[in-house]
Amino acid sequence: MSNHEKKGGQVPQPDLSRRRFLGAAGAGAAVAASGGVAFAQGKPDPLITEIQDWNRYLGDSVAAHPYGKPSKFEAHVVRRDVEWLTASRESSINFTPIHALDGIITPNGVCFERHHGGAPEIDPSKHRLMINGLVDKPLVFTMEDLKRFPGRTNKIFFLECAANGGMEWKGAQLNGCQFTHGMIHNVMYTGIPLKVLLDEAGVKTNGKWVMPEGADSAAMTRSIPIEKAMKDCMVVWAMNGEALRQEQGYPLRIVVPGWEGNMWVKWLRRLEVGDQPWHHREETSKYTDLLADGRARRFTWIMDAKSIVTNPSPQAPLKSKGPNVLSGLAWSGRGTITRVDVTIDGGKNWVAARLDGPVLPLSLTRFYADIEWDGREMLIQSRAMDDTGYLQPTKDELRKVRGVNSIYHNNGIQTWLVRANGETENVEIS
Ligand SMILES: Nc1nc2c(c(=O)[nH]1)N[C@H]1C(S)=C(S)[C@@H](COP(=O)(O)O)O[C@H]1N2
Ligand SMILES: [Mo]
Repeated sequence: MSNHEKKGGQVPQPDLSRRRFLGAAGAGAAVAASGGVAFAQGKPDPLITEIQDWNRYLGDSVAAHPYGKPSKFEAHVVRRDVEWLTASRESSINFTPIHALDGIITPNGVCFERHHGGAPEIDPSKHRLMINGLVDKPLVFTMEDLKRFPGRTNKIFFLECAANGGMEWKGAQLNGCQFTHGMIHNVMYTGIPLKVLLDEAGVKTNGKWVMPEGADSAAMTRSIPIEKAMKDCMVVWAMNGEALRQEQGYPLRIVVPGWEGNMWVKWLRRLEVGDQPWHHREETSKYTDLLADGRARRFTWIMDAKSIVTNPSPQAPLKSKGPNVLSGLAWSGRGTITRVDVTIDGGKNWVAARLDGPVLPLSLTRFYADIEWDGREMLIQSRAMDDTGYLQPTKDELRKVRGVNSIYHNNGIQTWLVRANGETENVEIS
């Protein structure tokens, strides 16, 4: 006997009494109707009363999909780029479709890509990692050596490009959280703590900085302080249980938890230990923040707390009045998200959202707020707090201290305007 037979053949209905509603801006009355159409009210629904083809005929064989892909009905869930952003597609960026994902793990096929010289195809049997500079014993590893090395570990971290939101400094511009906040992904990495490899090489007492170098045509390099290298950096070959994707650095990349994505060198071929930073291109002319008075902030490594409502958003408008699930992501490069507040009236009233799923340090955190929409315009925002007590600032608060010359480190509060027809737009309020 199946479950619903035991209950006397009743169609299960959603239990709305358990939902926590937020009154829409100034609106009192709750709307009674919910998603399901009551059986007795409507005319018979052929999708219930008639057997469909997929119910009648055999499905695909187990040999049809040796490597599974999403359903063809999910073909819109893809990375997208913005054509005017850079001159060349090889030195460019695309964006994670965060408006179309849920939970906290980014599927490998839609992790945003940023590369300065294209994504090279590297034969792992010909890939080497060298550790040299101020070490007792310079070392060269093959991929096989690394996979045999004791100390392998798995950790979930977000990677955010410091330029995420960079096009929004002077005002609302791009219509979709994929474009305003999609330079981010969050996966589980498999690899070896960098400390284990550095200890094997033996860092000399004057070794204070580590420089990872990429094997791509851009040969990306950055300077990482030895304290960070020893604390939680990793050298990894897998993401979400499978080998790194070519775009994400196959066969090897460095992971620099909570710090700007630019430092996470892909196609990692060398780690040099030095006694001072190298002041290379990516930490002088790029990835610095020009202030209003002409000085520039440098070595701004940590990604401050930030959050974004992914649903509703311009690419994911509201479709029905009544109950709706407001959803979003929060993260902090300083630690763990402790609270996310949401507002639907442009900041007059704030309510604590529900943090759901694993809440991990230096990882994306999923939040939900179950709202009741009466069809009025809403101004939706979210603001995150982390366990250092840091509260995500408004965009105007940021501009007061940083000016508007910056590209990087824009973690200001985002506003979405939801119109009466459910369409949603990127706006700013002051
Ligand atoms: N070797 C190499 N590593 C690199 C880059 C690059 O161009 N070459 N781009 C960096 C930048 S700017 C970012 S934001 C991240 C992006 O990582 P992803 O492509 O996995 O999203 O990789 C970093 N590592
Ligand atoms: Mo980046």
